Amino acid sequence: MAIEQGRWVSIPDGLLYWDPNFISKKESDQLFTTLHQDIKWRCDQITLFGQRHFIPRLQCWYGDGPYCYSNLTMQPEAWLNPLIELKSRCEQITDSPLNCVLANLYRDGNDSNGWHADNEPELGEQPIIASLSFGETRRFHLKHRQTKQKISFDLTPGSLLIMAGETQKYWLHTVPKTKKPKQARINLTYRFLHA
Ligand SMILES: O=C(O)CCC(=O)C(=O)O
Ligand SMILES: [Mn+2]
Repeated sequence: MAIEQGRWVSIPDGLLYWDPNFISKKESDQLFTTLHQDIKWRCDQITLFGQRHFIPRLQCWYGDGPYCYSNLTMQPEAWLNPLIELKSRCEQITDSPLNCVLANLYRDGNDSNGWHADNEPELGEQPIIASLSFGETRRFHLKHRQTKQKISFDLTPGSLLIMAGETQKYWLHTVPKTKKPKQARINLTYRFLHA
């Protein structure tokens, strides 16, 4: 499937926006350094089948209240200026408000994010997830729950990928582990959480 840069594109049962050049190389390098330093990265644990596991990446949550997923409740940190600025740049594309962001730090190729959908009830019927990438490029896959169709992206630094419409209902997404040597990658996923 051809995805044109800087355009909304309908996929079966979903809607995406992809702009690999949303933020310039120079600015995204600076943002990587700032975010890497200033975000209070934490290694959270989740409980799966009664066992505690560290999640395979570092995270930090910014929003008006706590965020709960997979048995994990994250308390919000105070907003940082660059995160507020990037939020409004994403809102110019989504044309609807975003009010929180989950920051992810993938330290190396061993860090990952398993198959999931961002479909917590507080995100509403048609969640808009605006995802910015900085630092190392990582592969990102979407898979249709029924047809198993796959759509893949290289999430390069400065890229913006938005998932909207029914994407969270019909598709799963992942950032898999890789054996290729990888430096750190920061991902910001802006969302709108209903109170
Ligand atoms: O790192 C990414 O690109 C995806 C992150 C993600 O899916 C999430 O935090 O829900
Ligand atoms: Mn996600």
